[in-house]
Amino acid sequence: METEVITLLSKREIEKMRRAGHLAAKLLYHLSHLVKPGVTTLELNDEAERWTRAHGAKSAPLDYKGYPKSICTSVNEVVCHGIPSARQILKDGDIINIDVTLIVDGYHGDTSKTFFVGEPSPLARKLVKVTEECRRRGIAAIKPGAKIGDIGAAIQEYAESQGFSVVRDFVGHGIGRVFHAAPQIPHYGDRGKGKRLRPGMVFTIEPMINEGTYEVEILDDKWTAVTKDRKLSAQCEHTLAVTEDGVEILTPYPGEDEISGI
Ligand code: EYL
Ligand code: CO
Repeated sequence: METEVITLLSKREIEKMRRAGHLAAKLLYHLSHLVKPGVTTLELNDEAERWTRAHGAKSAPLDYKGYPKSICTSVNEVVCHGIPSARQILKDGDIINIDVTLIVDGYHGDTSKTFFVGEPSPLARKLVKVTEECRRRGIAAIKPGAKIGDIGAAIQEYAESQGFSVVRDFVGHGIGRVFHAAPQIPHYGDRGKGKRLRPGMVFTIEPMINEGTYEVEILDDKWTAVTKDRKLSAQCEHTLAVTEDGVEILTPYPGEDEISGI
């Protein structure tokens, strides 16, 4: 039984979420320029930590439940929570999701995007494009009065129509003064089911879309989630606020619209 309370944020609190979200997106954009063959995922992490401090912010993942780094870097078959490492050298044809969460003035901004290292395969290109369209369709389902299940249904329907699958084991989440809060936002499910969306709700949508099976495994490091069949997985994430008349993207990527997300 779901008994957890969903906190509604005031206009003033959403303004603080906007500050955190916009800075997180700016960091993601900054890191995107460093993604190329020969770069290690630890170098991306260390630049993220340096940039974050230089901007007066804090990395939320660092030490969260014991997580050892400042960002997540999830390459190819890694679904999420890939740990940056000096031993992981990016190579031509890889795809890499970089997931950043910043704390600014006590509020969290959480966003991620999957980047190409050099030239992607046609399949990798399609998977990433479909994943971005999944997020866009999920966001388009958000407005006051809609149900949480409407979001997952929109995402799942499109992903499966393109021959891909939706990860079940990780979901979007409420966010604000805390990194993870109610409600959970599954990226699959049934239209018309679940709690009603209300103005002031703030949560992430972060679909993980797989080339093959949706099943995942956790590696022996106890953090890294990989696809069970070791086929490709892509992800992208925004932090969103339900407004009086629809939705605001609190983590717009430079060049992206704050309403439509493209
Ligand atoms: C820490 C905690 C297991 C992150 C996100 C870092 C990782 C694995 C336990 C969600 C949950 C990032 O960015 C996130 N979601 O969009 N835990 C996270 N950790 C961690
Ligand atoms: Co994230």
